Amino acid sequence: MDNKGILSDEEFGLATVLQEAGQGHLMAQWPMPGTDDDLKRKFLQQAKHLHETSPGEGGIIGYASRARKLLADSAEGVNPLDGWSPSVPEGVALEPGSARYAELEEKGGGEVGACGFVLVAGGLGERLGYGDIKLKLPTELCTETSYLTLYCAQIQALQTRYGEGRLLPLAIMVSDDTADKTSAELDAHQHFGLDPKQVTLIKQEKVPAIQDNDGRFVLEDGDKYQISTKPHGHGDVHTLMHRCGVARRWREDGVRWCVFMQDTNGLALHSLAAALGVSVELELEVNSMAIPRKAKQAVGGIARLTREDGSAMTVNVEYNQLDPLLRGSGHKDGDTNDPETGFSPYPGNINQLLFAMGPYCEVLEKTGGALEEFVNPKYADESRTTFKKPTRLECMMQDYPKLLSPEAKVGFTSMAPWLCFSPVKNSLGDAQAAQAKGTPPASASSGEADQYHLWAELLRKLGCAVETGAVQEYEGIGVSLSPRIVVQPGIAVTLHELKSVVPSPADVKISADSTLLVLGAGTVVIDKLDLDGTLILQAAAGETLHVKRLTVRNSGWHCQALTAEERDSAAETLRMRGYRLAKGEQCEASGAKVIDRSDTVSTGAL
Ligand code: UPG
Repeated sequence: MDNKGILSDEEFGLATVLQEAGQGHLMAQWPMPGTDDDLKRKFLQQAKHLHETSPGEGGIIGYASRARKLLADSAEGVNPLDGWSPSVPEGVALEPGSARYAELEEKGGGEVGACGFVLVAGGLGERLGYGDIKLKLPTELCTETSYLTLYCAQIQALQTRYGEGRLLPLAIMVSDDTADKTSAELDAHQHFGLDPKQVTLIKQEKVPAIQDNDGRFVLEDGDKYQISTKPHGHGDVHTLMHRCGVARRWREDGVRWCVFMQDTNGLALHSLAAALGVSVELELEVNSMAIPRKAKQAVGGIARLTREDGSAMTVNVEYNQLDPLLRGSGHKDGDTNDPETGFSPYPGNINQLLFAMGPYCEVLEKTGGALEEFVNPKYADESRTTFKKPTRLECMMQDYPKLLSPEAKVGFTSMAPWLCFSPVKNSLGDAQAAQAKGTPPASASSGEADQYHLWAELLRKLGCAVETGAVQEYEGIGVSLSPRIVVQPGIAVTLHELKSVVPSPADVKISADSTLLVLGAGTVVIDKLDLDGTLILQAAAGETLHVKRLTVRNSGWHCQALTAEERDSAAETLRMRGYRLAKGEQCEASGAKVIDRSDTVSTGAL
């Protein structure tokens, strides 16, 4: 190499590694020594970083070689699941409100205090097209609580109730795209009440982008000394939990369950106790929380895969692979709904995973946590030789069961989506398209509607009379945004906890157009309530607000479609919804007090 004379031994070694990885083209056009020497060194430093942080074995040499193999298979149309036959696995379906649900929630409640939480939040959310990190999105407009605030508040509330003095740890996986903003947000809000030492950020690194079937890396547009990189997928979380020593530390600190969750699912933790009850009862090493899945919905299907040689595993089949797998294994209609149930027979993976900590640590020690990778190039034409844009290898956290021995106990717990799953993933256009094909829109508006719906439905399950609001269209997406009920985590997270807020549910009546906010971290007890309007109840830690009797009538709050002008000027979080919340009349009560009113109240503080 002409430039050898200007490189240190270490730099020359790196150039050799690149050659060995089949990446000599990246340096082929380098000018003679004396020109751009510092840039060449910067390039080699980047190569060093990529080599050292590359997931899997062999650094970038291993990465490039795995890429060539996977790209060759993909070009030939080899289905990675060829030879596997899917069938519907056995699992547990939960019905909130049933005696069985209460039993499991009680059983799992004892384990909530031994959980560690892992939030994967390295994704940019390209389908959503939001300008900031998704964790900062408001879950709903009544309180404008962000996803990050909500998760931290829920963890804190669960810790207070079940932790017996322990801090429940939270690890957040970030990436270059999200790291700075996530840590700035935590700092700006004093970690949302969590102790900074219970929160660990682990950062996933990007991997080289690949331009062709020879696994050749690509240079950044306009910078011939910078390798273009892309995210490697949420599966990196296991490598990081191992490499950063988080899993080991948690286990030593007495954590018995590792709970994986995603960036925008505000419903993630309400059914945790019940699902943990299933893990305990069935001694599950891996328990995937699942929902009845609509065919073609962008959620993976959990399947039992078997091969002729007798091998078998229960694992997620990603949504883009389920249809070809079914067609290739004799189900000629592919991914379709069962006409009897109206759902796909395969439970939908919501990527809310509960792992038993002991076995998880053992598997990480043995395997390093590196998961099977895949490649998904978008080919320019039928010849499958050129790509529309560079690709990369990826991996998914729910593929973890593929690392386990066949005897490992892997199962799922299925429940209605209103209780556990409503992510915000789609821009308005994509959400409209999703709804048009009969699948949930996964928009900012549906995410908000489902936050309210959760509490309305839980109150109904307990026996309260909560009316159902009409479905309205905003930007072509149909959602029911009323009644708007928010119960903050400090008051209740689980169904069991909500029970003590409404001890006489038959005496609680909420009209379709109402807004009820129950805020704070104290005790709120509502014996008898007739609400048609907006009511805000707030009790700080240590306070008890007791509503013995209350009838409220006011014009309340309403969601209003954005006008054409507002659409141009409104905040992005409103534009992506298509409406704003008009806060009109309201009635409020806060602090330690007893409210017993025989008259009808309208507005103001009680
Ligand atoms: N993420 C990372 N790093 C990455 C890519 C994603 O941390 O490199 C995070 C992301 O922030 C989010 C989560 O991973 O929290 C999931 O990413 P997303 O793009 O929302 O995943 P999907 O492609 O929608 O699919 C996942 C699962 C699928 C499941 C679905 C449920 O792969 O099986 O049904 O989530 O929401």
